[in-house]
Amino acid sequence: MNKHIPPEVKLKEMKPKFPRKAVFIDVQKPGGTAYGENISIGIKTVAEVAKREGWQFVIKDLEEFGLRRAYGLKITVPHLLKTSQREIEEADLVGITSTSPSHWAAIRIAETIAAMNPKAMIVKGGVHETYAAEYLQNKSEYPVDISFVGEADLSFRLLLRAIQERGELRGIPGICFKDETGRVIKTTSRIERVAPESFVLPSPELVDREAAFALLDKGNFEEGLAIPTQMVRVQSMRGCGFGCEFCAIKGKSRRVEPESFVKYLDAVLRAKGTDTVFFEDALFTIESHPAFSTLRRWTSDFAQEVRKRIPQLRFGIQSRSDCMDEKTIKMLYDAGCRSAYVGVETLSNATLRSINKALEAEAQIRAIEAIQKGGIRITASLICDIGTDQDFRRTVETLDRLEVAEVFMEAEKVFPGTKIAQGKEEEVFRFYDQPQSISTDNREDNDSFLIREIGLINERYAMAKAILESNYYKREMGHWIRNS
Ligand code: B12
Ligand code: SF4
Repeated sequence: MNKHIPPEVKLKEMKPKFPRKAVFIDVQKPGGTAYGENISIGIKTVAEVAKREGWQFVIKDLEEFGLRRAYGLKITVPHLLKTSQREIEEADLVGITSTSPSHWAAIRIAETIAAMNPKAMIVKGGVHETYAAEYLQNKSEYPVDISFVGEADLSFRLLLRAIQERGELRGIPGICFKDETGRVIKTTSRIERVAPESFVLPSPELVDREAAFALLDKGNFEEGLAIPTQMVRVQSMRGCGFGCEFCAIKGKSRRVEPESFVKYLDAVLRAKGTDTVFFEDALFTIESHPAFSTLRRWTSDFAQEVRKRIPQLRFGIQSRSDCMDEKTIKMLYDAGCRSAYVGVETLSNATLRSINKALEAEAQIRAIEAIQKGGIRITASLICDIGTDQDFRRTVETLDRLEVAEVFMEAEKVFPGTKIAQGKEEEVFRFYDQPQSISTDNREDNDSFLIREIGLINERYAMAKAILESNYYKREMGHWIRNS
């Protein structure tokens, strides 16, 4: 391996030039591409920052192939990167994003890039780096020069300026790197509550189109439409605020103002020639919950703006059943909402309490009925390996009886930064450093730190199959779509 040049030295040695060049890489989806073939919004957001700073860049999507599969076929990382060899050799900066399950793949890629272009500044961000930055930078050989901790809309801009103006790394908030002596430097956290208007939204040309999810595909629901619908994914929100014990989303929820968001949405849809959207906001209707009343008017203002500007809009959201009251359901339907991905987890009260979900099963059932009655199709998301066999069986039978349009389940996982990772951080970090050779029958569990026995998890998938297969078709193990 080449001797690693510390980032502060790299920065000093960079020759003045303009425009500068960057390569951004989205690594892989451990679960394959069943839930979308699209490049992550995170890497598009940092690419947008680079664009605004006048940098030239390419975005390389290795997800189309998947490093896990590539390894199975004995294809090496250099081979995968060959199509971008010239761009990588000419790059001043290479930016990589990953979740925890795709972290090991990102590191293989960073190692290869460091060998291909030892002078390039290699930076990495995303949810894994957010929680593991210091641990990772402490390693004797870590091929990433600078780890970004948390949202990078501001800190990445400051890095690009520091490169351009030969500035200092130490004044940039929310980064972690090694100095010349090998000491780990972690700068102050990013500013927690930057104004919503300082959100960077990827410009329309950076947003991709993809085949719509089954519940948003008009061909499945509107007569005479056989052409598969195309959709885009956008996001108006950062953070959540609920703090469920297994969830890696932290921080208070913040949103782009509804008016400017709808203007942005209109521009994206026109550029992409579609009217179908899936919102990646963690909890689209959060302000319908009494605990989040400060955001109270967001959904109604959004719905009003949509009716004015994009009356043909069709969209899907993610939410919780206690954030979907009748008024909200009607408002959403009138604005074009046709699907809601709802985190049900289980319909056993004891198990709901044990995972801190702050929801009662009866209330969830009432909400599911109301949402469906309101014309919005539901994807019910479950954690398959919590509670007893009987709890799980009853949960799946109830969803079948309620005729929910889609049932999606996966095993409970431990991700860094979550409440369930507390006390075993080192073990969790170490796990995600390596590719894992074992997994359950559901590809969504690939490369993840599972809590329970694989045998038990697979039995639960089989149990769900036995219940659902007469009325649902199997998209993947753990992912069922209702026949009618
Ligand atoms: C959208 C999404 C997906 C989509 C992605 C497709 C798409 N077109 O975007 C799909 C469905 C494919 C997906 C798949 C998976 N996802 Co997902 N996903 C999300 C979701 C809902 C939104 C992510 C997002 O777009 N955020 C918006 C951007 C702007 O924020 P961001 O990504 O954090 O990026 C900012 C910073 O992190 C930083 N940053 C990020 N990358 C980089 C790179 C550089 C170079 C720099 C400088 C900065 C930087 O700057 C950005 C701007 O501030 C999040 C939950 C959430 N609400 O955040 C879960 C989430 C990221 N997913 C998660 C997981 C686990 C998965 C899966 C493994 C599925 C599974 N089995 O659970 C797969 C694997 C994906 C992979 N590549 O590894 C977890 C990750 C937990 C963890 N520690 O790993 C999350 C947090 C959900 C959760 N509740 O726990 N996902
Ligand atoms: S699971 Fe849903 S409600 Fe809970 S913290 Fe995560 S995004 Fe928020």
